[in-house]
Amino acid sequence: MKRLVILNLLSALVILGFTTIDHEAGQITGNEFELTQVLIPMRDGVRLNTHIFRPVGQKTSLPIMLERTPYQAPTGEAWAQGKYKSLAADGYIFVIQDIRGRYKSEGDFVMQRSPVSLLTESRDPKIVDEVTDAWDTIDWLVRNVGQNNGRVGIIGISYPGWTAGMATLAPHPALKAASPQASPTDMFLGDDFHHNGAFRLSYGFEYATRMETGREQARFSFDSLDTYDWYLRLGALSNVNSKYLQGKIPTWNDFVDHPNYDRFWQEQAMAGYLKSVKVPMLIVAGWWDQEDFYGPLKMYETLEPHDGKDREGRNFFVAGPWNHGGWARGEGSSLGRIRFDSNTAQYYREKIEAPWFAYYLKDKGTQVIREAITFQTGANEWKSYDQWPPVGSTSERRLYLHANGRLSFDAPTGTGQLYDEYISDPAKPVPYRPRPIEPTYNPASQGGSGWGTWLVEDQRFVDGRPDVLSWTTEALTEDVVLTGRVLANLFASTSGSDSDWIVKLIDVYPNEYPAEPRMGGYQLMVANEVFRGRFRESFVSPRAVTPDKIESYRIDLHHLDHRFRKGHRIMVQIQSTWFPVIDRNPQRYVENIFKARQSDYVKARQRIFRSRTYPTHLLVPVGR
Ligand code: PG9
Repeated sequence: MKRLVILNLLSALVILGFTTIDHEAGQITGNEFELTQVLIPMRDGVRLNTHIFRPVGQKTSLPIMLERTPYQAPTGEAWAQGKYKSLAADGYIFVIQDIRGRYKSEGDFVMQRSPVSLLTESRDPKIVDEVTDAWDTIDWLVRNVGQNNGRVGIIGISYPGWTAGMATLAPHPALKAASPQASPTDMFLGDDFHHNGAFRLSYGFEYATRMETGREQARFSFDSLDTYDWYLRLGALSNVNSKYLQGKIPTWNDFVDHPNYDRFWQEQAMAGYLKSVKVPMLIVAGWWDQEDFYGPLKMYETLEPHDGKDREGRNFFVAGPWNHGGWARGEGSSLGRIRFDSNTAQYYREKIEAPWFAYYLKDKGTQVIREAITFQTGANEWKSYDQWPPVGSTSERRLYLHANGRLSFDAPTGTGQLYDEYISDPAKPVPYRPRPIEPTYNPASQGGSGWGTWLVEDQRFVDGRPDVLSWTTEALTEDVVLTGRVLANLFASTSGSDSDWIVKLIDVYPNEYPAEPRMGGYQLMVANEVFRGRFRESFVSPRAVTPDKIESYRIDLHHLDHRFRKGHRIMVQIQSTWFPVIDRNPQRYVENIFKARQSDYVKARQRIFRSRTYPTHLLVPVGR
């Protein structure tokens, strides 16, 4: 039921003391909450625009649920019927804040601002970051917002998930629970901007221009609907600044100036600061998160050795069949063409997230998670674990490549240099999803983009290309469940002096699939990763690859919980381009790929070895 609430701005001014109310937007939203819009001063005097939503007619004291975002604090209440519906039903004072330099907040925005306050003993109020801004905000909120119960929870997805994580590094004492969801933890090793040092071109370019063209979000205007074509015409990356950005986008300049895992990336990466569980953590990941899947896994894994036994020091993990933030939208019964037989997102919000926060912020109910809850895809069932990844219930097995595109748990017997080969041509890179590859941020009103579902695309669109090799098992005679981490051990050579290696693990549906005939033969990717060859020894100090020398690469394909059904087949695909989500490796070693010339981009002959001497295989955790 809609209720119109008139908030008396004058009384808000009195209640909120020295704070300024923004008269233009600080008016009434109606519905179930009354909105107060305040500018909260940080220690350096910069004021952050903050929207406080209090339930209309609030009778008892309530906890505060805080989100800190670069994407604009809302004035409306769509969130109360959407992502925070279950929490709203439980009763919280919601606070959503524009972070420094975004929208109506003062100060300057710095992309993924390093937590400089943690690197110094100095208490100089000019030393600010998202850790101090969260602290100052929480301190102000518990002192100034009436009828709060003294406990604050922080929540957010992706960038707001990262700010939630940052708040826990040196937490305000009132911060009693945090849920960093799809939070990046390392932008060079595994999240939005690079994977294993390979640059995420389309995302890096489109996100940086989106965020740094002004205080509000913007969209780069492509002259082609098919960005595959646009990025290919762009040519060498050095053309980005000369043709389009003219050095005006700081994050792009950072990409160019820091091509290796130097101090810039290391100091920014949250992973390095996760030394103890200071606040109970609910870490959330989507199996098909197209932006930040590495982040939550890394955050959980890094904190886990410090997981406490008491109520306060706990670290929990949830993963479900979602894309980036998919658990916060709609019901979650499908993704692309993949169905899950139940409303997984709704389940997460109602049965996991809301009770988890209620336990910590309201002393309500009992702990809902033992340690980890994951949705096992393929089986389409929720599973609960005492440990993630589970040990004891899985055994490590090796899936080997063989001749004639065969994949099997049997080790190869032939010796020497047995291989399959292909030519990787940077002039004709393999598209990462079917063309046209529409801009990442194409609005839904223009048909959307396909970015959110690319990881579940049917991989048949590239299977059979001469530069994509596939190896497949026979049809499985019984279900094979993989739960935990998958590692690829690749033995490969290139005729070039640098090269990318992309490995994909795929569930191939039976050709005849009566349950859903249109899914017959579908190739569903369940794990994947790219590795940039120059970083095989060190991400800090890259080195050229010796042409035609067999090198071994260990590529982390991350975690999964997937049941390959009887009758399905398991496939591995390997390729060397994934364009334009990954920039083209010139394949001739140059010190800085952002400064490569067009003539540095050359064809290379790639060989994947599969003998007893060089047994390329995937190490997989098979359920017993
Ligand atoms: N994936 C986005 C992002 C987070 C942090 C830094 C850069 C990008 C996001 O969805 O917020």
